[in-house]
Amino acid sequence: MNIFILTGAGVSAESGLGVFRGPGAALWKRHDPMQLATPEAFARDPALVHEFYNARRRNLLAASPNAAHVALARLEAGLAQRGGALTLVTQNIDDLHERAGSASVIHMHGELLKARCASCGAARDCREDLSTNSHCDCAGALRPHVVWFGETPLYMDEIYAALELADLFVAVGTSGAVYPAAGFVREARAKGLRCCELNLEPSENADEFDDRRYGPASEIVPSWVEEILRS
Ligand code: BJW
Ligand code: ZN
Repeated sequence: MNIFILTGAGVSAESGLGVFRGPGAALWKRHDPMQLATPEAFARDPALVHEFYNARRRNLLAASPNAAHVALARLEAGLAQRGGALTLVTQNIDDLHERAGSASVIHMHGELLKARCASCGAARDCREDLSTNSHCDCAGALRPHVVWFGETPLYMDEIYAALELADLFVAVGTSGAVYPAAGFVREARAKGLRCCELNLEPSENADEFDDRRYGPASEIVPSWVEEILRS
């Protein structure tokens, strides 16, 4: 069996990384995070946007994967043993799937532990705070290696190719509010795939899913994974 999984902020919520929307979504200081995740915000006030991502990077470095991340890594290994495959696409910019043992993770919205040169586009590892004084070897300014509103998500060709090969589509911990990721379920359905949603509460596109399970990711993901590996 080939399974395509799309994860969102909900899978990392119990690791102490905030979500953007839904119950418990906390505003960051006095600013709306969604107003900071745009190229316009970075052009207007780069120091403020750096501060937002610096705080999240520090939080990430102190965080650990939870039982949902661990279960998805176990699913990848279990499917491989059975001749199947898992495509794990995440909207999250954290590295908790990797730290839980997932070997192959597609970060469609970028990675918080990388910085990118705004001039030459080169990406590099980044575990330190960035500032308006952070520069690339080419002298271009460094920005967080993340995909903001209005920018093109990464690895789209690879993602659509994996959807073609999948037998089952699963969305975990995502509100279904941000496109193109929110549209994957519709494309999966159009290809005749069964679709499963695992979330704390019904997402904006819950009606598109055949199988829906609601509760904290640390509980419902491991039990769903056990069920799949038993079947
Ligand atoms: C739990 C839980 C627990 C809580 N257990 N669950 C109309 C149609 C199509 C597109 C558009 C449109 N109008 C505008 C657009 C474009 C725009 C868009 O979608 N806007 C919407 C607001 C409508 N999209 C874009 O601009 C994208 N680019 C684009 O479309 O380019 C054109 C193109 C398309 C296709 C091919 C080629 C080109 C770019 C989007 C970039 C999004 N960037 C961000 C920031 C990234 C960096 C950062 O992290 O700061 O990505 S925004 C933010 O939202 C972040 C997330 O990845 C993303 C999705 O959020 P997610 O993961 O779903 O989190 P939440 O918080 O929304 O939901 C969490 C869920 O978990 C909730 O349901 C909770 O209940 C649940 N939960 N605790 C389980 N314990
Ligand atoms: Zn450069």
